[in-house]
Amino acid sequence: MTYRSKLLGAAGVFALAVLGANPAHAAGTTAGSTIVNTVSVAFQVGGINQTGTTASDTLTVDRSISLTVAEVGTTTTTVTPGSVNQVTAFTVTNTSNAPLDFLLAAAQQTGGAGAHSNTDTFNVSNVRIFRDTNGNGNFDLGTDVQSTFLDEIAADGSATVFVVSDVALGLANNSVAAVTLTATGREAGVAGTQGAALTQTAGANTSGMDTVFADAAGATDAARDAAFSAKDDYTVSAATLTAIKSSRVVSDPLNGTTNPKMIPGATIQYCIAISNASGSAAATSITVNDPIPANLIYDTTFGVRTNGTATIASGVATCATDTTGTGTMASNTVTGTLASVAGGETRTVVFQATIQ
Ligand SMILES: [Ca+2]
Ligand SMILES: [Ca+2]
Ligand SMILES: [Ca+2]
Ligand SMILES: [Ca+2]
Repeated sequence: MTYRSKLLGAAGVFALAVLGANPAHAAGTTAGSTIVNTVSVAFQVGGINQTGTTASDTLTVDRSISLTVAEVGTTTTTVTPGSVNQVTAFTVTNTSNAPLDFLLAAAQQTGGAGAHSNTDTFNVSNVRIFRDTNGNGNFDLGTDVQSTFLDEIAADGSATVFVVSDVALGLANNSVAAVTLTATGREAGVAGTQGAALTQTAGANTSGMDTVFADAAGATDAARDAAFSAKDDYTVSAATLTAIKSSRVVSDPLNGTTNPKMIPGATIQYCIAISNASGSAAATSITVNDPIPANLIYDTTFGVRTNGTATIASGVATCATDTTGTGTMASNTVTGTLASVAGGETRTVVFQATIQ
């Protein structure tokens, strides 16, 4: 064996050791691995076997940069107006053949398609990004750490990222806020610190570990830009309450209940109809307060009746008086409480008074 072939033989042993410690991933053999193969040549002279010769080739596997970002689940995040720390979740997967850091950025949009066959109509506020630090797949405020990058994600490794936002009061039912999470591959660098930006190797293949961007185009990024993005969205589930207050004369001192008129001494019935628009979230703990004007005397016998139904025609509500709940009269104010009014439902507060 010549000095050169001994040297190659030693290199071959070393290469096998490297490959043994770095098995192939979904993206192929680990970047930076060396692949050595050796050819041996046997021959005869005059029919007698001669000492053969060998030759080897060593190559370095280059780095193929690729990643995906995907919404966790397939549905929008339903939110209530005025709620805080509302979560959309994403999975960032390193499909490269090397460990990487990933810069994270969340963006909103003004109009345009959301993630679930819907259209963006508003922006959330206080948008933050958290890593699923304890790896349980759930957002845990106070445990999961707010961060602008993922650190040291191994080849084939993935991490859950939460985009967390607040939702303003007063938003209409079915309002949509779309958010896009973009992850951009970075050098792994050192643990705990975001690595430097990646660059592709320009020009011809080198003998060292070159870098090639191999990622696809996501929601808002291009192919082969070392980035990938995905959308998710928030959809508002709001109650849309309207109140109609109507009055009718029940009786007067002269006509009784037959064609009564609103003369002094007449009894008036007030119908307050609280309606929640069809498709809205249920409204709960509804309190109706109605101060009695000075020229009316509250009818203590009739009392305050709540939770009945009403028919509404041409903006006038007519309450049924077979109600199941009772309200109160205190400090000259009628108060009725409704436990819940579902979407598409109308509930009432009814009381009577006499004209002075
Ligand atoms: Ca928006
Ligand atoms: Ca968690
Ligand atoms: Ca790092
Ligand atoms: Ca891309």
